[in-house]
Order: sequence, then C-alpha cells, then structure tokens
Amino acid sequence: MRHPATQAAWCAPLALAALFVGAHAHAQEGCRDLLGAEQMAARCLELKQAGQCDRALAACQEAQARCEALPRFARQLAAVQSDCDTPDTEAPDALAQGQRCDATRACATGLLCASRRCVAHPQAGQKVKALRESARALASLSPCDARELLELACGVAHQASLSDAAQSMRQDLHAARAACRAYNGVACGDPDLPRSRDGAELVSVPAGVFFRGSDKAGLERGLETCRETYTAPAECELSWFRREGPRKEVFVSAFYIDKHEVTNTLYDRCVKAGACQPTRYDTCSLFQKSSGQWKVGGQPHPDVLKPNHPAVCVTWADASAYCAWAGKRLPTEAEWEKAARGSKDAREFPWGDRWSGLNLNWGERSGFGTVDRYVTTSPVGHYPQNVSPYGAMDMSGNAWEWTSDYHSDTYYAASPLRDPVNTQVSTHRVLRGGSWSFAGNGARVAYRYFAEPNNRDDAVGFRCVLDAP
Ligand SMILES: [Ca+2]
Repeated sequence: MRHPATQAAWCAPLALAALFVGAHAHAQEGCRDLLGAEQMAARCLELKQAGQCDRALAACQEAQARCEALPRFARQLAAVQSDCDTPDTEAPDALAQGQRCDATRACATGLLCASRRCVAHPQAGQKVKALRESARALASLSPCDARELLELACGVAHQASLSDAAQSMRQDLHAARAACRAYNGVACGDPDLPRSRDGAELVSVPAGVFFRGSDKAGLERGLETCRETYTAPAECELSWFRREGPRKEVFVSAFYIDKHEVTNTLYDRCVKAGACQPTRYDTCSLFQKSSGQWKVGGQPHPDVLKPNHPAVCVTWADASAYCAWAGKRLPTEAEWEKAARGSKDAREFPWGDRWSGLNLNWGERSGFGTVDRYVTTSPVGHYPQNVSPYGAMDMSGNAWEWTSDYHSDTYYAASPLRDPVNTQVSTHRVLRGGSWSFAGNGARVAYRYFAEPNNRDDAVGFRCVLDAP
C-alpha cells in the first residue's frame, strides 16, 4: 500500500508494509505447500525416468495434493498417468479396445494391453474420477487447463467403455469449453462487438457525456474512504484528492475497451511474436513474501506470474507497445474514467457509491489477503461485483492501469470538455483504478494516481482500447 504523499515510496515502500508481515500464509490459495509440491514433482520425474511408474504416480499425486492451485502439478500428474498406462506412446495409432497389441502397438488411453489384446484398464474409473476432481479444482483458476483435464477424462472414459461416466461429463465438458473460450477472450454474447487482434474480449462505451472528476462532496468522500481503509488513517489528506476537481461533464467519443486487464497469457503472446519486451522482474519493484516489503528485483510473488493474472511490471512503453501490437491503444484518462463509471451518475466505484472491501482485490488495512484472499494479483474478472456499468471488470483494484495521459494535478481546471487527453509533457503518466496493494480510496473511479513511465511495479498493469469505427 503506497501513497502519493510519498512518491519516492515507489521504490522504497512504506513502513506500514511491516504490518502485513504474517499475511503471507494466504499466499497460495489452494497451495498448501509449494516447496513440498516442487520436491514431490521432481521426485515423480526421477521415478518415472527410472521406469518406476507406480511410485512416480504416487509422488505426482502427492505434489498435486500439496498444491492444487498451480495447474502444472495436475498437468504433470495427467501426463505421467497417461505415459505409465501406455508405455509405447511412440506407436502411430493408439489401439482401441479388443484390438491386438504388443510391445510396439500400444492401446489407447484408458486401455491396457493384456494377453495381447487391448482391454479396459481396471483403474480407468478411478483415473476418470481423479482427472475430474483435478479439473474441478482448476475450473475457476485456469479454465483451459480444466478443459484439458476433462477432455483427457472423457477420452479415458470413452476408450474404457465407461459410458455412464462419459455421459455424466458431457455437461461439465461443455461448460469447461465455454469457460476456456471466454477466458481466451473469444467474443461470446454480443455478436456485434468487434474482436480485437489479441482475441481479448471488449466492451462497448457509447459516445456521450459523463461526470468526470469529483465535486467538493466527492473529495470529502475520498478523504473519508482513505480514513476508513488506509493503514495510517491520520496521514490521509484532502490534498491527495484535490486533483480530481473540478467535476465537469465531459464528452467522450465512442470506443471499445478491454473487458479485463491484459493478462500474462496475452502479454507473453506479444513477447513471443517479437512485438513486446519480455517482462523485466529484475528491475521491478516486487513485494517480498519473506519481509513484507518491496524490493527492486528478487523473486516475484508466485501469483504475479500466473497466466490469467494481470501482466504487471510493465513500463508505460511496454504497455503502449502491447496495445499497438493488438491494433489498439492505451485509454485516455477520460476514457478510462468513463468506462469505469458510466454516464448515468457520478458514482464512486464501478458498482455504485458504497465502498465494499469484499468487491475487489485491494490492500486491506489489516493485511494483504485477509479479505480478498489474494496477497498480490488475482485472476482477472475474479470478483463478479467489480463490474462497471459497461461491463468492464476490475476497474477497481487488482492492478493499477496505465493511461495515455501525462499527469498534471491541475489538468481538469483547463482541459477541453470534448475527448480530453493531456499531451503536455510532464515527468509522470496517469495511473488509474487502485491495486491489490492500495487503500480503498485508490479504488475510487475518480482517483488520479501517477508514476514515472519507466517505472516497473508489481501492482501496475494496463488494458487497451479500440476506436469505434
Ligand atoms: Ca484494475
């Protein structure tokens, strides 16, 4: 939780972080023992290579049980299970039940070669059950991994003629495929929405005016939220909010905005395509589990690296490059605020006027992870209440979001009232929306924060917009 009163704190965050020591027990939701899981996974691999399938499977199962949150353990288990059951995976075509098999002609998944015939594997039912349970555990965290496991389970059930099990999984598989598609950003729902080049789902923000900024009462409410949610309430100052004024009706042309913050999965695609710089964690200000402090470089918190979590530790130029690759651009500060707030009222938060620490991933006063259950970033779109009137998710909390504007405390006083964007060069770019490490006042849709464009921080990410035709 860092605050504008201490801009230098970007690199040396506040002493209050000390209050969060002890909060890291929540670090890996569903991951009881990451270190133990890693050790068992390595052991599983060794045993597998030594040809000791049963012991390898037991080790892999143990690894998965110790850390259900990370898909790679479930994947490794599924792969070892599959390999152990069909040792001749080199065989060009897996054989179906009843077909003749031998050392070079292997049976399909879920079958076993016995007396030179493929027969149903006696443990096929158990395997289906285990895969299904793993898929269930992954459903919300990593829907595409869940789909993969379910497909595997369906394959096993089908091959082993477990027709009841196969039948009962049809619905699950259908739902998992839909969830995976949605997760990958394939537009579903509104057929009129354009698809962006990166596949990210967009929401539409029509042309028109909205209330930008805060009036005097709004500034007071900002101060109040600060006092309610900041770890050091006595430090809250009205001056942190004055830059939100004066409130004005501002016209913004139609545009589309990413429904979610850009995820690590999407950002990695851009890196692989050669259009984005790899994320530099070595120069990023990172929350350290061990000390509860931020440090430049070091080990990112494991959640920060998860595929469906927001891409953070990106500079303003990184974010801009990504949006350009995706045929989009960074939102202007005004576009961002309108997308978060809607045009009907001057609400304080995307969901309405009332603060609720349960609606978003933010830096809880009593320690990270105590209310929102995430120490650092959370999966995008994880909080169903955290939705703006236009359907954009996580406009409050999770990651701060870069916008295209240069920051100026006094910009609102003199800015144009039609499609404003501050292009007057200054030392900082505008950030919006608060983050997993910030107090509730940062999550107010009118709150204006800023950072040097080259800054990398594990609480700063972005999303892009597309101009309406
Ligand atoms: Ca956000």
